[in-house]
Amino acid sequence: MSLRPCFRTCVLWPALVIGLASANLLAAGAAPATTPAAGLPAFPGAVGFGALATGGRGGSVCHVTTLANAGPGSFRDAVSQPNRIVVFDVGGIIPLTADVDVSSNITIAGQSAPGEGICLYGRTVSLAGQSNIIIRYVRFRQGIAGDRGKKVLGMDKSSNIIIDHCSVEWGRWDDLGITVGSSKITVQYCIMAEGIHPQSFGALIDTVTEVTLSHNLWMSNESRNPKAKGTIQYINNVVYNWGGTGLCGGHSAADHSLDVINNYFIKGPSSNDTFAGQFLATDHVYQSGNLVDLDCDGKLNGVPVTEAGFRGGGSEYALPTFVSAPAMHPPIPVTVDSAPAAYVRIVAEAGCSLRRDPVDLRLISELTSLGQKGKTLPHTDDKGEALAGGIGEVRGGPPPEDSDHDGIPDSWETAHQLDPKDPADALKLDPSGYTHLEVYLNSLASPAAPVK
Ligand SMILES: [Ca+2]
Ligand SMILES: [Ca+2]
Ligand SMILES: [Ca+2]
Repeated sequence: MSLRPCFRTCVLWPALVIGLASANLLAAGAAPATTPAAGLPAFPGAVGFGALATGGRGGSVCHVTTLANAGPGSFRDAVSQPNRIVVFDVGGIIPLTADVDVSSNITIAGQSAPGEGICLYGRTVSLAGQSNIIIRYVRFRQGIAGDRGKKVLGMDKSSNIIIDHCSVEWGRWDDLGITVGSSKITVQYCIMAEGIHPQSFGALIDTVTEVTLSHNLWMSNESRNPKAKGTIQYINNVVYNWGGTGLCGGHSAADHSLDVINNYFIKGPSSNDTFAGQFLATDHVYQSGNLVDLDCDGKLNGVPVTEAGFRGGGSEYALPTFVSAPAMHPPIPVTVDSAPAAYVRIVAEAGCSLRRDPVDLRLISELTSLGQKGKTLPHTDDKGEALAGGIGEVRGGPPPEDSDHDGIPDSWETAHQLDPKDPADALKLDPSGYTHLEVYLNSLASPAAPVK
């Protein structure tokens, strides 16, 4: 089978299906050598309830070759069908003019994008109704052109998903949504920041089971960092410059369970003192090792959070029901840092951080001012995105040479005893249990070095 960039054929394992699907779809024609071992993390460093997602492992390799909103080679086209590993031959801003629906059994490997990486801008990206998805190193920015009431990145009735090192910003209600019926989801090392008109909220996590939120930065959202309704792990997050409320309880008639462990709440210029609130006795909370820093003095010098610290948000709220042990035990536990160590790790690598773009660089510089800089964006008018400085530029760059289009560059194939002229090797398993393509993609995004 010959493979040419301008007229590629597609071979889907196990059946041979030739000459279908989009022009940017490339298959690796060989079967995986064996079935990967059960219990293999989605990638080294994947933790929590979504950590066992396999995404598009064993499926076809699909190249995003254009920044266009739609059409052959577009991101929209790449994620429109299941059983794919999506890699990027382009970096920069993809201006979306309509929402994007992602299919099941997909890996979106944003770390493969050249230059400063990839940014999906202008509309919502939805994983609603889908399962088994791995997304790493992607910027999602909805912005004021998006639909009022929608999330930047939305999961509804979604399951078995891990979102890693993504930036989720400028949402037109919440930045992130994990809603009704969703389960087995991890969001780790992400930034949820600067919600805009009309609510400026961080995230609605509502009526879910088994959700892990770890090592995320929640920043300059008016409230809901997140709003937590369901069974949720909340470990090693940093919440900076909330507006009215930081972490919000579920405050409903239904029972909710929330493990709040070793997080750091840091007040900013927009914040009142309600770093946690909107709880009722139906919220069952385990809290341990959390710190709060309310003095805006430019230094990280928080004090331990007490149970009384959860009593905020107004007279209609109450203390949660505190429990004496964590309630959540995912298949791969979160590697728990101290709250100060989590802060260091988040400053270093939260969000789409292989190469941070100007928006995220600004956010991190505001965070590290420790109370001096940062602002929530107005939820009363449409000016927020402009006040934030606008989308600016995300620089692209040339992709590495990949002669057989299997997603692995020639140089890496040669260095690792693969064949740069044979696309079949990419989907074979290496001894680690991952396919060679996954080993390459994981090498672009090595797990963080331990924080000393
Ligand atoms: Ca301080
Ligand atoms: Ca190759
Ligand atoms: Ca190859």
